[in-house]
Amino acid sequence: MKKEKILVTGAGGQLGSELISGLWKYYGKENVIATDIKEPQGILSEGNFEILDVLKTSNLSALLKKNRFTQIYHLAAMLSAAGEKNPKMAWRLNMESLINVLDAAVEFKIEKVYWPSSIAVFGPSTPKVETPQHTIMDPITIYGISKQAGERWCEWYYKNHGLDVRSLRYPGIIGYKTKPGGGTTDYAVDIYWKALADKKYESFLKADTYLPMMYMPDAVKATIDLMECPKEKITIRSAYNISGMSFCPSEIASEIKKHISEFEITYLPDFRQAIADSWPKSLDDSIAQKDWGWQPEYDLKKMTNDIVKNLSV
Ligand code: AKB
Repeated sequence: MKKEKILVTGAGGQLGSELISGLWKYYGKENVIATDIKEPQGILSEGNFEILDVLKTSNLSALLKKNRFTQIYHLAAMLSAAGEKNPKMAWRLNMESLINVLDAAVEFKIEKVYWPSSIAVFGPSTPKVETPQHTIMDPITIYGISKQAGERWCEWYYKNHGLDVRSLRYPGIIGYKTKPGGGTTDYAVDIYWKALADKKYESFLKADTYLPMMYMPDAVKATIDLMECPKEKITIRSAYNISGMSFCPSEIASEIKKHISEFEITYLPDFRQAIADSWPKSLDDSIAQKDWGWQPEYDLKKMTNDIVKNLSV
C-alpha cells in the first residue's frame, strides 16, 4: 500500500476523536497528525498531535511545509444549534477555514482532501422522504448555509484546480466514546448516557421527529471507503448523500427500554425542533452505493445493543 501522510484538523471533535483511531489502523499511527485548537484529550494524546488554529493561514502553511502530507481531513466546524447562537463565528470558522485548507492544498500539492458536509444543506422545501442527491436546497441554519456553500467551493476547486476533494453529507452521527457539541441530532447520543445514569431523559425534539442517523463505526468506514475509492469512480464532487438508519425519539426510547425497563422519556421541544423539522427524514444514497459500494452495517437495534453493552461496563 502507498505510504500516506495525513493531517486532521478539528480532531478533538466528536467525529475526529473516533476517525483518528480508524486512520491509525488503516494508515499507521506514525503517519497521522491530529490537530485542534484545544489541548488533546483522551485517545488523541496517544498519537502525534499539534495545536492548530486553522483560521491562521501562516500556522497551517508552517505545518504543511514541515511535513509532506498526502491527505488532509478538514473537520473543524461549528454545528447547527451552536451556530444559531453565534452565527458570525460559525460562518467564519466553517467558511474561512475551508477556503484556507483548499488554497493550502493546491499550493502544497496535497493529493486528497476530505471535508464533511451534512443533511443540514437541505431545508423546508426539500422532499423529506428518500431525499434525492440533487434536489431543492434551502437551508435555514448558518451551519447548513455554510455547508451548502462549502459544497459549491469544493466542486469549484475540483473543476478549476483539479483538487481531489471528497465529501459526505453526514446524517446525525451517534457515538458513545465522546460527546458531541452543539448539534440538533445530539439528543440521540445524550439519551444513552442519561438512560444509563438517571433512567430518564427529557428530549428537546418531539416524539415523532424522524431524522436520518448513523452509528459512528459506519461513519468512520464510509469516510475511509470514500477516500480510498479510485478517483475515476467519484462522480459527485459536492458531497454524497449517505444513509444509515432513520428513527424518532419515541423509537430510540422503546429500543433502550428493551435493555433498561425503568427508562422513561419526556418531551420538551425547544428551538432545535424547527431545525429538525427542516431536515429530511430519510435519504436516497443510491449514488454512493453505485460509485463506491456504500452499505451501512448498523440499524437502531444493533447500535443500541452495542452502545448499552459498552457504556454498561
Ligand atoms: C447537527 O445536528 O448539527 C449535526 C449534523 C446533522 O450535521 N449532527
